Amino acid sequence: MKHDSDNCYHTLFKRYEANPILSCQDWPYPVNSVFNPGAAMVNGRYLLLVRVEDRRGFSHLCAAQSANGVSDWEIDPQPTLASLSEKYPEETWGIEDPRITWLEDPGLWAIAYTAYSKAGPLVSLATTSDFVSFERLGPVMPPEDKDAALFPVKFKGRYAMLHRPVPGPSFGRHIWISFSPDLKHWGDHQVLIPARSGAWWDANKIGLSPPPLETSEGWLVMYHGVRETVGGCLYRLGLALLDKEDPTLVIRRSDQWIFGPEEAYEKNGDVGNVVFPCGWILQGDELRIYYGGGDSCVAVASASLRDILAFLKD
Ligand code: BMA
Repeated sequence: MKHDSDNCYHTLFKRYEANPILSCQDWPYPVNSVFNPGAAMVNGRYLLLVRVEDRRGFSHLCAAQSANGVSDWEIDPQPTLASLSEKYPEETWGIEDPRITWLEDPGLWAIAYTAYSKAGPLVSLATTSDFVSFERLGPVMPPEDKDAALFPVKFKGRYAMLHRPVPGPSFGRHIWISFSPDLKHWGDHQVLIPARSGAWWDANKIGLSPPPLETSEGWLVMYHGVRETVGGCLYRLGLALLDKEDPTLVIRRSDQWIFGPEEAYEKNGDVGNVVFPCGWILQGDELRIYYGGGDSCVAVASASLRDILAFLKD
């Protein structure tokens, strides 16, 4: 495959030329940074549920909506979903990194997010029909666990979730899959995509990026791999495909990362060298990822789904 003139590799995802599309200057109230948005199409409009960090260092979620998904954002004038630490002590230090899934049964949006408890980050779930009022299901995975998202459908009558527990310093941080009859009680936990080891770009620590996406070839999974270097961490993105009927089967996995920090707004920021998508939107053949750049802004890039599936089949 011929590579791009300004790049050493062919790139599947092309950045939007006016990136970043959202930053703290756009916010209707004072904030430190806006990043790592979940994404959904709601009533024909693009909705981003953006992670917003205040100057205490605590995060909440705020909805931004737009007709074209790149400009003219209408941002909620106050936090859309903020921590409720009196009732939900696991949210004491904020809530982060939402992944949004439309659940066919019961016909609601489900949001998997990181609740930052005093005992460490954990996975919590909430549902909504309108992104105005939310029903919390509370914590569903104990700490440390994050990078979680639900599948939109049930498998043999059970919900399924991908997530990334941290078992301890010597066992690797892998993507796991778990199942539940009711969204509240989870079991049958198993490692699904292991972090690789040694020199690999995705050695030792990986985590899910947006929620799994149903395609003609199976469930498309995008994940981040964290390369630890003497200069700090590098967050890059890779792809995998899961069997459509049985998502415990990994049928493809890219050897190479397919997207990584290159632009100034990805290399610099509160945490430089980070690209971190929590949402994607498929329209026809165009797949857009919405991602945080350097833990400071929101950016978008798009690819052809056909090209992605052809790349994975190679
Ligand atoms: C991860 C998450 C993300 C963040 C990334 C880089 O552990 O906390 O929210 O973007 O680190 O700082």
